[in-house]
Amino acid sequence: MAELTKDKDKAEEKAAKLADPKEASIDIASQQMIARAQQLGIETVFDRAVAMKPCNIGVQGICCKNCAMGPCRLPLPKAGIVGEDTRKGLCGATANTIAARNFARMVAAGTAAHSDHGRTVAEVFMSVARKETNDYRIKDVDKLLSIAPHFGVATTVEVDGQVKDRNLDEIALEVAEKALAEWGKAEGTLTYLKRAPQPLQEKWKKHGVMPRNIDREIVDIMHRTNMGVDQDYKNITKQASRCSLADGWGGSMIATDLQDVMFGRPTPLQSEANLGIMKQDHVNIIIHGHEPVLSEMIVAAAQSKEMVDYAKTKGAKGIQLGGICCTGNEILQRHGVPPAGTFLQQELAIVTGACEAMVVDVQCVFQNLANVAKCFHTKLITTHPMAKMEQENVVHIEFDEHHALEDAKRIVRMAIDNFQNRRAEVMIPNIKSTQIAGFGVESIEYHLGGTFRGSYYTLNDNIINGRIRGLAGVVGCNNARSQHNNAHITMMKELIKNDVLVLTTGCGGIAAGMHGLLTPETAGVYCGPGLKEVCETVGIPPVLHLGSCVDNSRILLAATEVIKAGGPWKDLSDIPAVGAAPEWMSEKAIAIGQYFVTSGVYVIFGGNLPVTGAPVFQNYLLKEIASLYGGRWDFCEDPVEMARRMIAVIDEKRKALGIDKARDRVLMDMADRQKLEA
Ligand code: NFS
Repeated sequence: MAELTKDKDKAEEKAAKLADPKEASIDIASQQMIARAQQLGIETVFDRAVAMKPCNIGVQGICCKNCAMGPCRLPLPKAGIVGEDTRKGLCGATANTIAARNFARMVAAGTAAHSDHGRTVAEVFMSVARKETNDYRIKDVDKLLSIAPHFGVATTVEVDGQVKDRNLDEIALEVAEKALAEWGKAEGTLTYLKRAPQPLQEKWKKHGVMPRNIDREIVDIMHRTNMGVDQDYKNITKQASRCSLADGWGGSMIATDLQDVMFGRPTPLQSEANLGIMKQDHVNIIIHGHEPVLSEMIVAAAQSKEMVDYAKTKGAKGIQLGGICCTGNEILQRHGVPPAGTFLQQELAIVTGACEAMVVDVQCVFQNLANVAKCFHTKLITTHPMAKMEQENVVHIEFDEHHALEDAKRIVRMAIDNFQNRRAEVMIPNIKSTQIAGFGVESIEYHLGGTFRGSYYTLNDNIINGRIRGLAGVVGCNNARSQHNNAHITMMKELIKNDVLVLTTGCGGIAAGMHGLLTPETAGVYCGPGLKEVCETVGIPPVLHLGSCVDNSRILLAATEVIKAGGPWKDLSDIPAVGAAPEWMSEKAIAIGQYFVTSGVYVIFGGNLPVTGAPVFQNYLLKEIASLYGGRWDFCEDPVEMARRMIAVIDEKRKALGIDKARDRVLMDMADRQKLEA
């Protein structure tokens, strides 16, 4: 009897540690798959988030493990800090120093991830320029010609007194050399910084944060935050700013540009989103990770007649590709390949039982995928020399740009061969949404400016007259510590309801697609009257999906175009634009937040920022830093409150520009009008 009670207790304890699918996600497809995983006894991130609580000291950013005298943990006194803050590590490091070091290291890691991705792209581009590969080519010549001058590469040449177009191969080679040099050049500062508005460049110069080269700024942080080096939180933050600029205006921006050159600039196209894009009677290949050099080739291979015919010989009707995370965004925006889900849905795509292969490269890939794949027939294939998994069921097929298509075909063939091995009953949620994705700096110009006179003038005009109250970048991850997609969607709806045009990237973009916010029809349902009018006139959704997380550089450049097109503003910090990552989890998000702050933008993060254990440093990031570049950090748990704070900042900026009156006129209601008439 006692034994039985014990067993019952254990069973109850286990059940208590499982996630409630409805609390875990607002997406019904995900809820179904979480429940299915639980029925099958397969653990997912949602269950682990219930079973394991985060470390309270780490959450506050005040654990230092940078030397072996520690880890030193500096909890805040229960009564708060009264008088002097006497907390110290063994070496004497204060809470401010420790939290600032940890924060800077997050910026370094995030910058490294984005920028190393950029380096890979630049290296592949070099192979193209040197004609060492047949699998990649220059697809978008105009884009190459438009970025060449930023690298100081001439696109024309004078022959016998006549100006002629320069040989394209020469231009490509020179751009490749100059681009790759950005990671390690010995002198000067990053070339792309010149693309920022002049007043912003002046601020960067004045405060000494112009990045020298990409790698150096990352190394600098690792050195500076080493035991016994920089012990001044302001000086550490200054380097975090410099490093973050090497990401936003360096590695990420170069990645985006060279990807556009090789794979084409995205243009708006229709697609779908969510797990329901997988097909019972097709070979399903899910591509997950970040670098499109791999995914582009898988798309090419999967669409080849040879592979489609081969799939048919195995009894499948065809091959269905789906994306997860940012590589999903890359192939969505250029090929219309539908995303199967966001970061938190990676395990769930396998739980459908219909995933023949999941192909991963780098970043945001759960090691637990291997454990989930083991329960099904799914082949989990790692492809990057930098990212392998210890589990035995994982296959490693290393991807090499010199024979990329061959590698991709091998992977696709492996998936096709696996089609007949499905074990469990297939259960694909019948849930997906239609979306329009693939926006960019150029397409915003086109859609809001028209073909005849494409410019940002129309956008500016609508900001000035108040139809568009402001711009908000809502970007970033999901985080299993909060309900999947809830904060993204709640915040976006709140913003568009208040006439704020939303630009999105990363998993935020996928979430918006899944929940139907990326269609022009959305405007009529959720938008305030001003934004609705603009969206309906030009036929765009009120939430524009600009791609992957490295494509946040597109948001920087779009905002810069707003300045260039003219208006009452001179710098990014003047325009009514704000940024948010409501469900952030990655170090990459911190790097992005820091480069937006250093570029003059108010940035608010959902949940927690790991600085709360060091109130003085926190105050520096949340308030004082604004005096340097105009941007500052904020964080808050409630997505509606986050949106309200963003709108408040937008309204402050409008007021400072003297365009708050214009808005009042547009939004005048009947009572106001009657008052006027009287
Ligand atoms: Ni961005 Fe993209 Fe998603 Fe977050 Fe991960 S995929 S690079 S880090 S989780 S948005």
